[in-house]
Amino acid sequence: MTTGFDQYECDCTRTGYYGENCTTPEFFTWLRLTLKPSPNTVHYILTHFEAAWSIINNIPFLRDAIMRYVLMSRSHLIDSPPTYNSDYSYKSWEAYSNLSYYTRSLPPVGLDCPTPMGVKGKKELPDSKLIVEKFLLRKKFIPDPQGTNVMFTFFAQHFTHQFFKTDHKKGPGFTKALGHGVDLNHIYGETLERQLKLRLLKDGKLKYQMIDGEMYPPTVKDTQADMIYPPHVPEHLQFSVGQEVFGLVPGLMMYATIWLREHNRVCDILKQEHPEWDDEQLFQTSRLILIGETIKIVIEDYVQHLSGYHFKLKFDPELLFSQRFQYQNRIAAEFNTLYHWHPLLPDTFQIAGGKNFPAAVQKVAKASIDQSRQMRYQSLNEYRKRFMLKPFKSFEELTGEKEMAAELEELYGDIDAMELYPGLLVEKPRPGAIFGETMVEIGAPFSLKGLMGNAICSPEYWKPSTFGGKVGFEIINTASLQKLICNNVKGCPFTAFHILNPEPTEATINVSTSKTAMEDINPTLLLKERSAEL
Ligand code: ACD
Repeated sequence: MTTGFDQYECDCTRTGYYGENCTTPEFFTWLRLTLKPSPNTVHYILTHFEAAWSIINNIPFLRDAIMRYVLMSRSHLIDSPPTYNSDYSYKSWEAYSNLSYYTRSLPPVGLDCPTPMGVKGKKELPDSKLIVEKFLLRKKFIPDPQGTNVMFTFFAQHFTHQFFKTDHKKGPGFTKALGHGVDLNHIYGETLERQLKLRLLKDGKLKYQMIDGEMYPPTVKDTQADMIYPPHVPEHLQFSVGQEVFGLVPGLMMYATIWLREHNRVCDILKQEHPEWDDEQLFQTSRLILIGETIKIVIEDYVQHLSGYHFKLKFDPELLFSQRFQYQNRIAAEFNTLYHWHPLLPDTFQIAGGKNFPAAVQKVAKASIDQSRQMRYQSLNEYRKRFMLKPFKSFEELTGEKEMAAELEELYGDIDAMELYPGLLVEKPRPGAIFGETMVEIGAPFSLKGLMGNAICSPEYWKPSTFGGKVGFEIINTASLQKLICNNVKGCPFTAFHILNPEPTEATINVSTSKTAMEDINPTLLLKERSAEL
């Protein structure tokens, strides 16, 4: 808090520190800091010792205790209720109650600060276009050591576009997604008006059309729910779904089609269970079930893959019922920025022989930097401290090499003036991993808080009756990516978030889809079978 024009006072209340700048740890803070292993050590343990983990994974109370610890230690790093936003660096009712803002983990750099990053670095930041060209643009494709495939990339893009919907008319600090989490507005529409246009208003279902015996989204002409399409797309190919931009990328329309089928499938099941329910109750309950399925798949398939852990993550809201945990969430601008995972996109897709060059990606990288500056983000090192990481001491420590480090030093002048977004992307990845330490240690708290803070995870909601009884609850508790695909795609093809073979080959790209529908799907078994076939 400022006190007069050139003084300040630090409020150390409940920080565990004291002193003029709250930098001296209290005894128990010191003890905790001394005993706590570093995030890199924890990561190492979780990604090694496979045999030990396979034992732990099968001892329920140990698995539960570890998962509870993961959830609590991550969500403690998120202010809940939210505090700052891009216009308010002090607490205010406006910042708390105005849902059009993304929240902020760190308040913006003061307008009267001597440099753009506060006090460190040069008076002017380097040209963002230069940063993109020099440090971010792909020269040669670098395959992910974890084997992440485009099934993952498009899941990420599809899923996150329900809560990252920047309101460009208002500016980068504002969002159009007022649900601030997993509300599936990308399937059902952000407004009630759009939702009603997409609904069949019969049996709880969404409108659809059948093509060659398979279910697809209806056309814009059928729903009048507007979509963004380039002018050359013919009317009969203008599909209409919850999120307005999903017609622009085939992978997004693919997932939109799968989830549409899943919604209507769940409606059929619920109607059998509850012939007494009207359209509205069937629709609303199916939506809650799909929210549950999404969270289950995100934690147990998606984050599981991303983490590279041998520890088996678990979606079980009951783990938090004994804890102090707030069932609410507000999406942070920094979470949006860090989730610009465009390096996950390949350069080309083989679709009927034509090549697509994603030229737009370069613009997105530049915009991420420019918008971070517009929102006056604090430096990479300030964010590292905010998320309990030691600040980098040098550019070499950040990149793990010398060449880029020297160039960055020249441009930024001081490691404490390095910006968040380019920092996340140039950071040396952890050995054998897709991301560096900062991406995971900042990304995970936002993610887990957002997933478990959902209303359906709260004690009053998390019970069978909320989901239409045992059958609905079971759909959530047994959901997986493999089941989602198997239940909704002809022939029950095998699927995963990673390639089968670390070196991508023709064979792995063209995995045949001859498996027939199965009641029990065992992805591990399937994976082995398919690997053998290949
Ligand atoms: C842990 C689990 C492992 C974390 C590994 C990587 C996390 C890094 C970035 C975020 C990843 C996924 C985001 C998933 C869901 C977002 C949900 C937001 C809901 C509003 O060690 O903690």
